[in-house]
Order: sequence, then structure tokens, then C-alpha cells
Amino acid sequence: MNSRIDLRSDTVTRPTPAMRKAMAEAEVGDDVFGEDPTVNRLQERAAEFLRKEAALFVPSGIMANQLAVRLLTHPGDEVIIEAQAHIFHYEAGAGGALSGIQFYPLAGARGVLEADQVADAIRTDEYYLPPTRLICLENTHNRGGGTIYPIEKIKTIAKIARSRGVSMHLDGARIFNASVASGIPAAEYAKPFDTASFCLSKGLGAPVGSIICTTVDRIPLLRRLRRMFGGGMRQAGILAAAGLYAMKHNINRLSEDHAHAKKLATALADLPGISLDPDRVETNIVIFDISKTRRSPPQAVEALKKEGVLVVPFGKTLLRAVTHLDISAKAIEKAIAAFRKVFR
Ligand code: TLP
Repeated sequence: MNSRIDLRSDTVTRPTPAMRKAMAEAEVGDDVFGEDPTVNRLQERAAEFLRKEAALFVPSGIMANQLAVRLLTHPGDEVIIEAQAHIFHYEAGAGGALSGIQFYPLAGARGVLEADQVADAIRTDEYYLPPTRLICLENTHNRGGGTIYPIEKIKTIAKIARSRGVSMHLDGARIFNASVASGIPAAEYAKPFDTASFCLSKGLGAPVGSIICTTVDRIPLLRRLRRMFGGGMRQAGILAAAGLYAMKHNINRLSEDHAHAKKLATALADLPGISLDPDRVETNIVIFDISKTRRSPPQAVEALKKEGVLVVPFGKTLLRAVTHLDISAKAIEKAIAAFRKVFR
């Protein structure tokens, strides 16, 4: 398996020896009692990074998102979301099941909503309408193709939300990809949001864990909800140490992943039957259309697998390739050669 070039997701990275050393040496305690010093340090560090008052370490990006939804809504409320967003598309119906909310999905352009669309979707205050309580944005936008949410759009949407009494959550699973690619600090992206999450287990290369940042006064309720959702962990400092290591060493290097994605996209765009615009590849996600080849996505996935390259089907005619810490420049060359062999 190790010789395979695994472009299925940036979640597939394995901890390096240095990260494992940091994990092995971590000082630990029982985090359900709030007594794990390494978890506490990670939470402080994460809050500092996003310039929020406080942060909570949780097992997954989905839990961070769903805690935010639960925290900021009541059953029967409505949540405005882009129709391809992870929270709506990939979280197994959790918003309805765990928080009793309904979503109002809006179609965005590569995941990005216009402020007018959002403004029009906020319900007026009538007893027969569901109250709009929350707007969720995703940055970078995964199914949009790793799209960076333009900061001005975020600010405008947030201004509208505030004026209408609606909360804002950022699914910032890949916020550091957005930040490194655009040069805009992650804290600036997170600023207009009541809650902002990010994943340690994607581009940053930690094995497990996500963070949700918010105000200090919301932390007791968040801790209670995390327990309710079964996400309280005990000697989690072993995992938090990987997170601290990841935040120290693996943020700036994300630019390498972006360069690799661009290189891959540029090569793929030249192949007959593959459609994509490399200019639209802004970060580490490359989504491309293969409808003009004679292969279905599962067939193409199999053919590429035989050549030692792993990607995932991403819709009826689409495949997705994601670059990450475990993909070297040489691996990108090899992947390009494999794509040429399969699609020429
Ligand atoms: N995304 C995964 C799959 O679930 C699709 C991937 O391979 O990209 N927010 C965003 C924007 C995500 O892309 C993901 C994972 C999550 C949240 C959930 O994170 P985890 O898997 O830690 O629960």
C-alpha cells in the first residue's frame, strides 16, 4: 500500500517519526476532568491562532460542525447553507437527527454564496415560518474544488447576518489552506463567525482531531454537548501533542501541496477527455470531469489504481485528487505519468 500514490484525501497522511515522538512524550491527564495539560495547551494555542477567546478539542471535523449547529440553534430552526457544503452533504443527516433543525440549501458558484442570495433566504418573523438562526460557510470549500471564500463576501454576509440576528459558523476544516494560499491570516477569516472549526487531521497531518473556537462563555455548554455527543476523551494529550506538532510544523508547508495540485491540474487539463480549468485550482483539491472519456468514475478509479494511483469518484462524471504531506514532487510526476497512461 505504501508504494501507492494516495490522492484520495488529505486525511490519509500518517504521522511522521517526529510527530510520533511528540505524541509518545506528551504529558497527559483526564481531559473529561479538564486535566490534560497537553490538550489545554493545544486549545490555548488554537484559540490564539484564530484570535478567539477559547477553543475545544474534539475527535472529528464533523463533531466540531455538529456541536456548532447544536450550540447555535433550537429544534425547528432553519440553517442556511450552500447546497454542496460538507455539513449538508456529507454528515449523514446529523443536523436533523442531532439538533432537529432544517437546512435551507442554496446553490453557490463553486461553493461560494452571494450576499444577496443569503439575504433573500433569511426568513421574515412570521409564526408560520421556521426562524433562520444560523448561516454556515465552508472555507476552503471541498466540493467546490478547494475554493477560497473571498473575505469581502464573508464580511458582507456576516454584516447581513448580524443585522438580522442570525449566527454564523465557519466549517474551516481547511482554513489554513485558504490562509496560506491567499496570504490572509486564518484569524481574519474566522473573525466574523460565532464559532469556527478547523481540522488537525487533514492538510496539517495529525492522525485525529479537530478544534472548535468561540467565546469563553460558550465553552461550558460546548463541553456538555461534546459529552452528550460522546466526544469526551480521556488521556487525549497523546492526540493533542500531534495537533500541537502539526500547527507548529505543517501550516506554512501547505503551499507545497498547492503547487503540486496546480501542477497535477495543468497536466490533467492537457489530456483528451478530461475537463478542468487549472486556474480554478486554488489550494490542494483537484476536481475534474471525465465524461468525455469512455469510462465511468468507478472504472477510471480502478484503471488508475492498477497504475498505482488512488483517487475517489466525486459525482456522476467527476473524480477528485487531493495533495498532502505524504505526496512528494516525485510522486506528482509519477501520478501524472499514470494519468497519461490511463487517459491517453
Ligand atoms: N472531508 C472528507 C470527506 O468526508 C469528504 C474528505 O475526504 O475531504 N468539513 C469539511 C470541509 C471536510 O472536507 C471534512 C472531511 C469534514 C468537515 C469532516 O471532517 P472529519 O472527517 O474529521 O469528521
